[in-house]
Amino acid sequence: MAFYQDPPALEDPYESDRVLRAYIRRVFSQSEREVLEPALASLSRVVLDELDPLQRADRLYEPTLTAWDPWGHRVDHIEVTALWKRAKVLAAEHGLVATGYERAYGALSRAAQFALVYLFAPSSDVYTCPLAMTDGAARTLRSHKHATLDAHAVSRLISRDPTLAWTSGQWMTERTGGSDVGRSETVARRDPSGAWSLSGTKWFTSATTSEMALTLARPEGNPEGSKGLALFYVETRDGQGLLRNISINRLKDKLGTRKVPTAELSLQDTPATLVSSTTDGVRAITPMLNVTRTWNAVCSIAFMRRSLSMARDYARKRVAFGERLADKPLHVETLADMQSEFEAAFSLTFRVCELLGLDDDGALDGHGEQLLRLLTPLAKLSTGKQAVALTSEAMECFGGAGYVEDTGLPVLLRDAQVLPIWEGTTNVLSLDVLRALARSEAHEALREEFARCVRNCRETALETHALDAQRACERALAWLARNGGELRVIEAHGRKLAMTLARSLSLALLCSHASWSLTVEGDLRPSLAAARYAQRGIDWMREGSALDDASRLAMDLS
Ligand code: MFK
Repeated sequence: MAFYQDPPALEDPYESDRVLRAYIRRVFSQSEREVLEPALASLSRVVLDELDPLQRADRLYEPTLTAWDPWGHRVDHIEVTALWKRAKVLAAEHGLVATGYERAYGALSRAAQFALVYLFAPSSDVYTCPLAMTDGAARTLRSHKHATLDAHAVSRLISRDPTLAWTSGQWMTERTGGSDVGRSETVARRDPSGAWSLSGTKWFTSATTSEMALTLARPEGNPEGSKGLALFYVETRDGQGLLRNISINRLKDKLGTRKVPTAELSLQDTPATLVSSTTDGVRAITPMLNVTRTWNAVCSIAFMRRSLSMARDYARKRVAFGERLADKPLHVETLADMQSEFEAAFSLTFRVCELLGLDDDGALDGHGEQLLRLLTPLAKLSTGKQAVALTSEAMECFGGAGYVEDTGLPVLLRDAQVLPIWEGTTNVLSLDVLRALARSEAHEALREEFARCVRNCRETALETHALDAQRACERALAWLARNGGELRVIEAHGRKLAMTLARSLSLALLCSHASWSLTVEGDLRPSLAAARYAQRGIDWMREGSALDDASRLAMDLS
């Protein structure tokens, strides 16, 4: 009989996730777990029984833009995929945004929320994009204490009722760029009645189908640069469901995230509401940036976990050269390396979620706030890179089958590739890390975090790794202090510095968790992950490369 390979199957994402389940047991109280664990199990069943099959059935469909109706009216209608329509309902019902705001788990509400997001993300066809911005918009509007918008919009953004729930866009990027947002060209005009309207082009709007958006524009007469921008709220449609002076020019033809209807928009006297002051719009939108960057990190670890789960299942089934892949030393070595990267990334990401929850509760002191400010870009930039590397490696674990679209595997890599790009590229976030490190409290807060992790290690090997991590961080901070005045040198080393801090802290946090796993639950696996991650290298700082040499090499100058 001819040979047919058993395909990899999706395991129950929650039941099979040792890392998430142990984290929940360590961090949440018994009474909290009695509510949270059934919520996670229930969402996990939805992923397994409904979203995953729908994602496969929907594979070839993409959003479409219809600019005109048959009678010549400009309609600019975007039809999203069947999965996206269902995801909107499920996301509201399962509280993927709401859980962060209902505070049922107190300061751990963000950790609970992001545990749900983490299960949902890989089967959502990146519906996490509008959800991230919805969460970011809710937090931004709350932080500006805008009573009218709070009552009108935030209540909908955080609703569990799918008939009421809204999503939000974040329209920042213009043709001038997605990084240097201060160059935005959109103009804000105020009429004699005091009403604002916006005119300009938004170049990368990923949630055009949302009911509202937060966006930046320059009030007429304001100076150039980011300080001259202001933050505005736009409601996309009027009472008849028509776009409010917004034209959709086209949908982007992207490498991945192809289910996300990313559009180029023109605003022509689009009515808008000023959210805070008429200046400092970039600073005003930063709560949004920090929340979406947290979502980005959570999506990164979710993609890592899904890739690993599929690769592991396949390794049990696939036989080559007389043995299962699961018994082949080199294949096993590869999977173990991937698992160690994932567990370290998980530790850093959920630490950010915990800090965000404490911040929502107003429970962070000055050091805690600086720690959150620093760890958010660190987690985003390091996990984005890990997600691409790991989804690529996972694809290779299937050989040629992993490269074939209808296995459902290539989409993981394509969609992961956006994670280091949007919401701030790796380099832009490395510069953000330097911005956060400009405050000495950030250094102290980081040192306290390492010290806490070292103290938690009750086992010598783990303590040794945590101390190594602490020393790598100290070397990086000492280098920064030594080169304090050399701004271009510091910038050139920004990524290596950020990666060193991210990887060393990930290791320290993983050691701390591993110690708990070992002593409380007798589980050695997190310790093995920590030891392997330490071996893979945490210190990326290499001093001494001259800027002139880099420039000659990079630009191929003689
Ligand atoms: C799966 C989940 C997916 C999520 C989906 C999202 C899809 C959306 C697609 C996109 O739109 S992607 C494009 C997203 N673009 C970005 O994320 C922007 C990237 N660029 C930056 O982050 C730049 O660093 C930044 C625009 C913020 C630089 O702005 P400036 O004004 O040139 O720099 P400046 O003067 O340092 O910062 C202005 C103020 O903001 C300063 O405060 P002060 O006015 O008090 O001095 C900064 O300290 C503050 N600030 C900047 N970044 C901050 C921050 N504060 C807190 N947190 C931060 N991260």
